[in-house]
Amino acid sequence: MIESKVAEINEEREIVDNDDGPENPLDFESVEAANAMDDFQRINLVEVKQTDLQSMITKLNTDQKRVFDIITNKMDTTDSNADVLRCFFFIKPTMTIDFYHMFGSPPCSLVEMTFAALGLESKVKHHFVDFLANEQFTPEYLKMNPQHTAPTIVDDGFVLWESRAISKYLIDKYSKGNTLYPEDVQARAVIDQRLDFDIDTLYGRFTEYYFTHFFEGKPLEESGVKKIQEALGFLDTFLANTKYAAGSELTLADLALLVTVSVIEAGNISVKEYPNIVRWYDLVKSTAPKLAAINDKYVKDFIDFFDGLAKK
Ligand SMILES: N[C@@H](CCC(=O)N[C@@H](CS)C(=O)NCC(=O)O)C(=O)O
Repeated sequence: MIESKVAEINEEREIVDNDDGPENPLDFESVEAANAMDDFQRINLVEVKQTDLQSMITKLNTDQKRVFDIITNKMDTTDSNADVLRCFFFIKPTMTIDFYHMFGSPPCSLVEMTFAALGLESKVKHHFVDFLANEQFTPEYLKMNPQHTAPTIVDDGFVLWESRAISKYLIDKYSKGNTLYPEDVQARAVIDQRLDFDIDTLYGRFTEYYFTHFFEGKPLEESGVKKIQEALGFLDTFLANTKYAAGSELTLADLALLVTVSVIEAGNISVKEYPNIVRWYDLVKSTAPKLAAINDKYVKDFIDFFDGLAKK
């Protein structure tokens, strides 16, 4: 194991040495360094500006610092003549994505499913935002997201809210070209169309009907149900022509619509009258059972949350 690591590194060193860069001073014959390396993910040969390097050093944990010291003890990292310092940099993937979420929140379910679909779970640091305690209105939260909504993510300092925007960003950043949100412009356009239909028409009409009742005391109007049923009819028609919501593959559109259709059911509006929705709903759940289980948990919490409000 160690030998193969050392061989791998030596191969890289040759590339560096042939690249007119400063000689790489690493001594990977050091068993300690090689051992430690097993725990570390080599990001790549990177060009590190002096200023960036200093800030990277401050972010290292103890183990990383130890390896960094082994790597750099022969390297003059303060050489002011070296505008750009070439070095091997080993960083354990401790980088976290801060995820601000609320109990039973449908848009948070979409982001949580996206994390799982991309295998990012271990990078995610959850921060529960207590909606009932108005934690989204703290000065710190408002500074981060003036719109005071969850989900919100902070990815290495980059702040983003709006669940669909977050999911697209995660796919583009961590799994570019993933079939959930492929790069083909027309495939994307159809997915975007379904996502916009969802946020504006299907989920939009549901929130207008359901949330305004619980949060603004409006009655649960039959006209609201009719509007949701009309939107379900649109979705049923879309699904008459495609296997999944936006074509022959499972995409982000399916995940967003899965969230919406399941909360519509949780809001006691039946979807059984829509045969294509029923077929698609089962298909999505059987295609992505792990993601469906995440959503089921959110739906259960959603029901508990509104049951709790109804009892108040
Ligand atoms: N369109 C947004 C909706 C976000 C949203 O309204 N989230 C609710 C929880 S489900 C929230 O944060 N409510 C607290 C507030 O608006 O103050 C998205 O998809 O992320």
